[in-house]
Amino acid sequence: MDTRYLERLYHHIDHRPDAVAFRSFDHAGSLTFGALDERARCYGAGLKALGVSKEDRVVAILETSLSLPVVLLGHYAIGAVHVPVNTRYGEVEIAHILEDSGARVAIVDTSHKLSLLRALRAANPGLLEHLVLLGEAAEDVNEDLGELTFESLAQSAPLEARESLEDEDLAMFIYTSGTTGKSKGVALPYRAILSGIDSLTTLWRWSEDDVLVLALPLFHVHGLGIGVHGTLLRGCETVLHERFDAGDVIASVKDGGTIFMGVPTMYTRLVRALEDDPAAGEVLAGARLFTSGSAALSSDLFEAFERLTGHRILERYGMSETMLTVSNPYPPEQRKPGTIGFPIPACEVEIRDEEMNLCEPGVVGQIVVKGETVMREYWGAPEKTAESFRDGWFLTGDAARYDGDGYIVHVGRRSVDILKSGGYKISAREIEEVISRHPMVREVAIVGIPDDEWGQRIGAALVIEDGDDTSRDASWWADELRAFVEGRLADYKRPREVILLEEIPRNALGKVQKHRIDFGA
Ligand code: MLC
Ligand code: AMP
Repeated sequence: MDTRYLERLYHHIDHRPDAVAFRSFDHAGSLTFGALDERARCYGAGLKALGVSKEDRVVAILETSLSLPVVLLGHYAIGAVHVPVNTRYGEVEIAHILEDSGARVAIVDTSHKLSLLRALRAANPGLLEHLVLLGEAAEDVNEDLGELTFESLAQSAPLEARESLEDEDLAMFIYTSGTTGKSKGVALPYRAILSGIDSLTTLWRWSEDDVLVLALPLFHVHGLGIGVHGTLLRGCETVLHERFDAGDVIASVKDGGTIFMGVPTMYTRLVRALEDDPAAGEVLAGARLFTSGSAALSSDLFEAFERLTGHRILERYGMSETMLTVSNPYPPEQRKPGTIGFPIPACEVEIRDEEMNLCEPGVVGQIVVKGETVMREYWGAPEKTAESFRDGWFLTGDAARYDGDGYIVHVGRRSVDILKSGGYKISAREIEEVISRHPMVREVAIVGIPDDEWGQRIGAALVIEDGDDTSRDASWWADELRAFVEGRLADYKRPREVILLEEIPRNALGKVQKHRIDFGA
């Protein structure tokens, strides 16, 4: 029975209960490791009394607050599987996750998402047994609908002992976009989550003396995975920002922050802020480490940040299915712009060609991963799981090459149907499926348009049904799609540019050729 990683997860909770674990940016509150554990055990006991037990899924649609780590650890304390949901998701995405995960309980903290969940339950009474309400949502609790407040659960007497778990037990499902329309639930055991983050944060010399400035959303691998689990593994203090704001991040570093992790879009905004206020560069110079991931960091951005702060951003790479796998080295002079670095010790990472032969330097192949950091499966989808492995290697779908010094250079996604905007992964097919439901749209192709700030912006090429009002031009359709997509899908999936075509370009076999769709400069 292996519990090595679980022991590390609880090490600081069990040995340094009085140290501060999380604090809010506005200083309104903080949680020591001991208080975090106590609150989590109370909430866990409340859930257990509802009948939630090991491997039951609990969906969490939560904005960043001090309650979020309590909820996560409450689920872990009873062995329930934490299913974080992007708070920007709309009806289509959330309905799918509730159904696919088979969750018995969901916890939610905004009135808007509470209304959405109520509507989904009204339409499908088999969905969820209980809704737990937190924050603003709790003000409107309706017990007749099987709703109860987080506070009422958290008043339970704390569990005397956490559920006895092993590293191989399931901790979390992270829903991630694929080349098909519907997202897949990546089933992650504790071993997968903790091995890579333990290895990565050790590589980054992250310690109890660090203060992490955490302004990433807490429902993906970056913010929740590295940010929250890194805090627990390394025993540092973490400052939670409700949202990213360049000025707030600078203020947090001034207040003692030593580490900042961001997606490239955040660095674009930080550079803009520093260009307006060069003195802020001196403030950031005082931090220890800036890291970037989730999307490619351009060499220009790397250099601009170095010029303004003296810091060479440490770029690393990962994905929901494999957690963190590749990182630039810690010594600043060894961090190479335009590369993601080398495999971290917790796993094997190689670049292989179509025949699974190792690629020579300069030759583009696919990143493949093997080892402890890899997911167990796609939940309920054995065929998709089988397709994503070959010879024991997980196929990431990312194209890359080795440079002359052995650093890995990320080249892009192999599929044009997987996009990244602002660090969020987006399935073109999912947006296409939703837009195709518009009665006047005959066909749609979603394309990622390269963009300095966002990585990619979402473009929609539309073929309109015959007989539609010809005065409706691309700009009319951009507004129409905004309204049509709003509420159904996350706002960042909304097409920002629209073009109207007579037909979508196809090859002789009828396959759509997205590279031939031109959105202009
Ligand atoms: C928002 N806007 C966009 C957009 N999103 N425009 C184009 N494309 C997009 N995707 C617009 C808004 O409508 C608004 O316009 C304006 O930009 C400013 O919006 P904002 O609210 O200030 O921006 P915000 O929504 O906060 O987004 C920026 C961000 C966010 C960078 C903070 O995208 C973010 O938190 N990204 C992190 C994603 C992440 O954590 N990924 C990790 C995945 S895990 P207007 O006109 O209304 O003003 C992973 C594995 C790994 O990938 O390795 O880490
Ligand atoms: P997600 O499934 O949301 O976790 O996103 C994972 C994907 O993000 C990877 O497959 C990559 O395409 C992308 N990604 C993560 N880190 C980097 C990076 N440093 N450079 C380029 N792409 C990255």
